[in-house]
Amino acid sequence: MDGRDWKKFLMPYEQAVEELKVKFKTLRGELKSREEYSPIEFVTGRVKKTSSILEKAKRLNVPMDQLETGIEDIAGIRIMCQFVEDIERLAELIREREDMTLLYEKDYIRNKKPSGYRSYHMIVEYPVQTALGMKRVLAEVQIRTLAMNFWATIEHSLNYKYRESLPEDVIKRLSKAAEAAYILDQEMSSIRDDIMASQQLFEDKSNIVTRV
Ligand code: 0O2
Repeated sequence: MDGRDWKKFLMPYEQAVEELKVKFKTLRGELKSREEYSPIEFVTGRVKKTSSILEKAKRLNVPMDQLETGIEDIAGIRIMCQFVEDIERLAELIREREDMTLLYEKDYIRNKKPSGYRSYHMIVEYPVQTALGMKRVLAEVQIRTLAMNFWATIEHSLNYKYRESLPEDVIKRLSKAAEAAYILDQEMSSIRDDIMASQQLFEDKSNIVTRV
């Protein structure tokens, strides 16, 4: 494909990423005003770089005329949550949506990657309305906590910087750091549960006092 063709090829993916970012940001706003709490902390999105698409196609043996089905994360949306429990709540909201079709899910939280990477991935098919008519594109929605994102962002940039040839001891330390991030997530959830339990106790007590 020449440069001009790549631009055209990526257009529906650009559109999908822009639309999906708006939709998930709107969902955040709506949940905040309805329930005062949203499982979405913030949303980002990107279209995969041409060089990364080519690298992945080569690694997975995807022929050039099958990129649309063979590479599922050309359009990528990332949704950050405060707590691990928010991830399942959000996944459920995505499963129920009628503007995208869920194809399958990859649970890298229960089954972390060998690197230590944790995230919940949902592969969806999303219809974009183009000047040439409707086109369904695949998009990967990655859902993760702030701590998982903190780890993945730094690990990704270190790997990129060192071209995926990090020394063995660094790989081990990164994997340990991923565990520390996960323990932090669990501690934050536990602190939140304790706060909510004491708040409930306080509310129950003040209800009794008011009734008396
Ligand atoms: P980008 O944004 O294109 O630069 P793969 O990991 O690709 O061999 P698979 O099953 O295709 O295997 O993975 P999947 O579910 O498509 O996930 C790929 C994306 O998940 C990656 O995209 C990262 O965003 C994220 N990811 C997966 N494993 C790791 C990891 O070990 N560390 C970090 N930091 N991120 C990971 P790209 O292509 O790397 O990113």
